[in-house]
Amino acid sequence: MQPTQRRLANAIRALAMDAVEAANSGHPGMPMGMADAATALFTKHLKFDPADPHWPDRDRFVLSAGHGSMLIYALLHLTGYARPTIEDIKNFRQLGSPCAGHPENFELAGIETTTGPLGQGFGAAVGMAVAERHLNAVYGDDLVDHRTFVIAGDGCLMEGVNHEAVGLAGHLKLGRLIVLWDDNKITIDGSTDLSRNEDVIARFAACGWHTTECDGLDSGKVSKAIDEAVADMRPSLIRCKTIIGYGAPNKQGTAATHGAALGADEVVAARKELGWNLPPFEIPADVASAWRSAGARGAKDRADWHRRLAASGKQAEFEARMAGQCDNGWLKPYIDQLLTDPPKVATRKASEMALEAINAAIPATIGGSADLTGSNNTKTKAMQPLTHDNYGGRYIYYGIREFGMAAAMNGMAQHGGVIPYGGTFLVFSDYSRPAIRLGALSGAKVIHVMTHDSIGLGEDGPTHQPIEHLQALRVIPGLTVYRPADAVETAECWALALADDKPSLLALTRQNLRPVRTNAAKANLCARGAYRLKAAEAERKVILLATGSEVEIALDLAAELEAKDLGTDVVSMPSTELFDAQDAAYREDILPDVSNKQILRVSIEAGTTHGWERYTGLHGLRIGIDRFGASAPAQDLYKHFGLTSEAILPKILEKLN
Ligand SMILES: Cc1ncc(C[n+]2csc(CCOP(=O)(O)OP(=O)(O)O)c2C)c(N)n1
Ligand SMILES: [Mg+2]
Repeated sequence: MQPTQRRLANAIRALAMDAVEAANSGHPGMPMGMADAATALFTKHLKFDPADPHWPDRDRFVLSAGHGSMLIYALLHLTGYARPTIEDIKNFRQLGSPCAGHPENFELAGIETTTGPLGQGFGAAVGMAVAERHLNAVYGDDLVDHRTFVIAGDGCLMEGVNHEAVGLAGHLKLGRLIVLWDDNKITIDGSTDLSRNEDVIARFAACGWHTTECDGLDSGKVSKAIDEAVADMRPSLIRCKTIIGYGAPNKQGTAATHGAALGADEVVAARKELGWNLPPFEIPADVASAWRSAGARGAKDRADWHRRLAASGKQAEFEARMAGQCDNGWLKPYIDQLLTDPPKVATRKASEMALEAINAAIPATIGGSADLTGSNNTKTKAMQPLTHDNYGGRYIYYGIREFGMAAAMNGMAQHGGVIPYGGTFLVFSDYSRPAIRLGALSGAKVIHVMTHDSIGLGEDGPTHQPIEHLQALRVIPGLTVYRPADAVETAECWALALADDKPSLLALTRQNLRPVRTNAAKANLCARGAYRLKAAEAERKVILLATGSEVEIALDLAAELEAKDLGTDVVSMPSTELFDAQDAAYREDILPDVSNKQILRVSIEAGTTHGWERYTGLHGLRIGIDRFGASAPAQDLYKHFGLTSEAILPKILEKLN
């Protein structure tokens, strides 16, 4: 006899209890409450094949409520993924186990995106659903025809980012996005009555979503609700009414099951309640085999899909695109052409010029902006908007949703087949920072285009002028920040960002800049992070280190210093991270022995000086702005804040004496 759906779900409950008990840490409540709903999804609806976890036309599943990580570990194990093994699960939350506290996409195949910071999985899922529709428009139903399923909790639906994600998904009519809401009325502090009284269903409906509700503890009813959601053309929210910690007789329905082990006595009581008379981590044969067959459901679909791919005549192109391969053949001809008449443009404009070449050469790019298209210069001429009636478009009007945009771009990148880039003002990187960080942690190839990168934006004043932002972004591991100095550097930085498999951020000016790279170079000079733009003519006494718009100031200063017989190098440093990654010999060549007081190192960047000691040494000079900016024309502000060669020269001379 086939085990019931409830018995299959109880295997999830048992594994969740046992793993959290063994680790003495973790969240048993959510997996126990959503076990029946997840069983419905994974045994009847989700299209996947554990034998080929990366099959491009699989459905995507995102556990936005990442604290319930044991739910996905149990599902992957039971349905037959190679990992996690039962040993991995026994080592839940221990060093070296892929079963980390929260699901990590780089630890286990089957985890599509890293979750844990509530709401961001939901945001990423919106991006996956966008990528699916776009690729469907490009390659057709035969090759791209799948859905994105999400499990979200009360927390995910309270976080502000979900408002942005819900609005965007409703607007784009992402009918293949289906969210199961774990409506258990509990969060960490206790009842949701403590902090929420909104009508969640009405909110989603108002944003153009289809909504339905069901008993989340009845797998059959969840299944019916999923069928209804699949049939509806709109994105769907399924309100699954559940009980947190279901099965633990004395603790279920309370926050006590949320974030701590149930305790030995309660686990015994729960086993009795659930009729699960087995030692920890043991799965009965009938249950194991039923779960395995559920996991094997997708094998035929996958085989059929591979046959269609082979017959499509597009196999090589499709595979290269899904692998994220990116041809930088546009770069050399573009730079050659720039050098025929180096333009005096803002780097945001230079970025747009580079994008004209990039978007023509690389069909995978999908641009966008959080309502600053004309300022971020992110839309190139041939780009059509990506809309609900033209998913084939390549430009997304994200609206004023910086966080939602960044989270969605992570999901687009992790879906694969598209390379998202999106713009806002650098100062508003604070609004998207949580998603920039999560994208860096999880290796999402996203390019953040951040313009208006200093006081140089002028009249909008201190609310809009970044000060601490560049350094605050550089310290995020796994993110490469670029601040190019002119059109040539901007193109080089774009090429580096496109060639990387991790996220990048381009900080670009509003104001026009003088070209500093006017001669052809043999290689991409920005690739080393910092390079000698001008070498000392007289005996070297000074090294000027500058980024972006301040490189031209450094060149002016160098001319004045050389006139005084003080040999001066100018080092352009578009990326501190890439410079740090160079070998010791190269770093030593550019910045010889930092303790050598014979040579004065001076950093110039129109932002915080914090952190520049790393390159100037404590005895060096750091020119920057350690306070908020002001509202005035850019030229006046550069004077006011002492960022001119006239103001800096005396400081250098004083230091040298
Ligand atoms: C952005 C963010 N803030 C706070 C937390 C800490 N946290 C983890 S779970 C949780 C409660 C979530 O409640 P709910 O989504 O209802 O989950 P349930 O308790 O029902 O499992 C909180 C506050 C987090 N993970 N992410
Ligand atoms: Mg809850």
